[in-house]
Amino acid sequence: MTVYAQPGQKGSKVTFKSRYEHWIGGQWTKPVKGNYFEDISPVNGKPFCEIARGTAEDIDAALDAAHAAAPAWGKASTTERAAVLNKIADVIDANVEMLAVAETWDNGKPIRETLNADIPLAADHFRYFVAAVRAQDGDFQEMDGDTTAYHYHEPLGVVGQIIPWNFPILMAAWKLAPALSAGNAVVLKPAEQTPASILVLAELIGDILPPGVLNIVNGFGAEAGKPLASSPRIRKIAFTGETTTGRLILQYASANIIPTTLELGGKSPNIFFDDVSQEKDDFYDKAQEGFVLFAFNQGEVCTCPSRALIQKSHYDSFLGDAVERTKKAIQGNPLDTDTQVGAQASNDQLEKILSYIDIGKQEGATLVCGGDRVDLGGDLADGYYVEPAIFEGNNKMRLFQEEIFGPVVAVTSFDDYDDAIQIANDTLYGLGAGVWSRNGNTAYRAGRDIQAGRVWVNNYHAYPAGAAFGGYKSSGIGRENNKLALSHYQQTKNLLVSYSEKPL
Ligand code: TXE
Repeated sequence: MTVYAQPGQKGSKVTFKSRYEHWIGGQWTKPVKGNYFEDISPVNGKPFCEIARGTAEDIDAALDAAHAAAPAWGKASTTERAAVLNKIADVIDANVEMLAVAETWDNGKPIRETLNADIPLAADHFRYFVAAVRAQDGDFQEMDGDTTAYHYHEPLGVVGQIIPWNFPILMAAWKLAPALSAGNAVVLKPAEQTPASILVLAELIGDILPPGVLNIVNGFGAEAGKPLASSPRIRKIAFTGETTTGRLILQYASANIIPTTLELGGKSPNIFFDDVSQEKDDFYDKAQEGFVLFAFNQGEVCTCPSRALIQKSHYDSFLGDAVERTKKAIQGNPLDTDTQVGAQASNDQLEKILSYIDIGKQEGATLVCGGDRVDLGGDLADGYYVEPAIFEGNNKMRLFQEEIFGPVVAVTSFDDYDDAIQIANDTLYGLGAGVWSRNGNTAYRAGRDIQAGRVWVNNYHAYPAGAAFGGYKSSGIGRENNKLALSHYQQTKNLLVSYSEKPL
């Protein structure tokens, strides 16, 4: 067990500045209107730095810088871009502890997640996408003996990216790595709840990129996000956040007819077929662990396995073990490497979760365990902690249909395969899902029949850079990760060339 020192205390791996500006054109840039807002750590509920509060004027300045930088970056060879982006990955790797503490402090998630997942995965995304872009071929097609169609991948130019607060650095990497690898310049707006860790990263990597290739404008959705997403000066907008905000983003983008990728909400089913309980072996243990992952990252994951579907024939015993296991999840100081459940990212989110726990009780769901606010005492007494909660109910309940984004799982039973698939697909969303079965055919068929962009089969919550990620139905448009994502940051140039010397 290691407990990392809090920022501001002796021995802390990170020193936050008391005030952060925007990062525009390779420089820290004060907000045009001169306003700042407080960034609060969910670990202790206290403000720890001030952040520039961006407006349309700051977005314009960032777009100026991005437009100045885009042509040269877009024309740089893929080898040159790879050298730059691999250097970013190296710097991230060399500063894992600093970035992990910064991320944990800003977001509240346990340090074991940020040290072992968020930050290393962020580095890997840069490496993956520069490798993918270097390996990308154009193509040509012979139309007739004298005529050839050549196809080239070109960058779009300047793109806007808006990210949420649940994986600040990793979400930035998911968006920046393909965009920059493909040769675009970016204006990125972090979430107002968690801007600081990204700005710590910007301090580390800012000078590696040519000025203006990456610009970061901080601020709130309506004040900074909207002017970015609705600007006629971007050639694409990428967004991760709430489904209702995603609808707005689509409206803004429609005015400018630009491509849009949206990664939105989810209500992911996690299905446990009865053969899982055939033996109490390692596989059973793994499936139990897969159930408890609803509390991973405090449930603040768009693919949170927030609906557990357990086959009737083993329902009582499987759920009984899962409840015991959930109760053993270690909740505590997010800077302690033993902690498995940390703090919710903001007070608003904490209140939203507590209100859903009330809704669940009111609509007749049975609270099996958890659901109370947790007071860790001492200097963490004002942090945003909720005990992981397990409810039993049915799929018509709001608890099963609405995204809570907290450590709350709604559990129900199913009779057979068809029943499981019907319940799993009875949702507006289609982002993630889990299937647990020892029977390869059952697992395969369920994986194909569930309407979700990512189905984990006999595992859950793994996010390798090479596996495509994105939503069916109201969970979004487009894919992130995997080389497929490059297509969202490129346009196709076709040269149709005639080599004939005959007159037309
Ligand atoms: O999301 P928003 P919020 C879900 C989750 C959560 C709920 C609300 O259920 O409880 O959404 O979270 C920017 N124009 N998810 O309010 O508002 C905003 O500044 C342009 C799921 O934080 O969608 C932030 O940078 N931008 C999700 C980003 O959008 C706007 C992750 C996300 O904020 C804007 C987060 C506007 N009009 C929340 N309004 C996931 N899929 O992972 C806001 N923003």
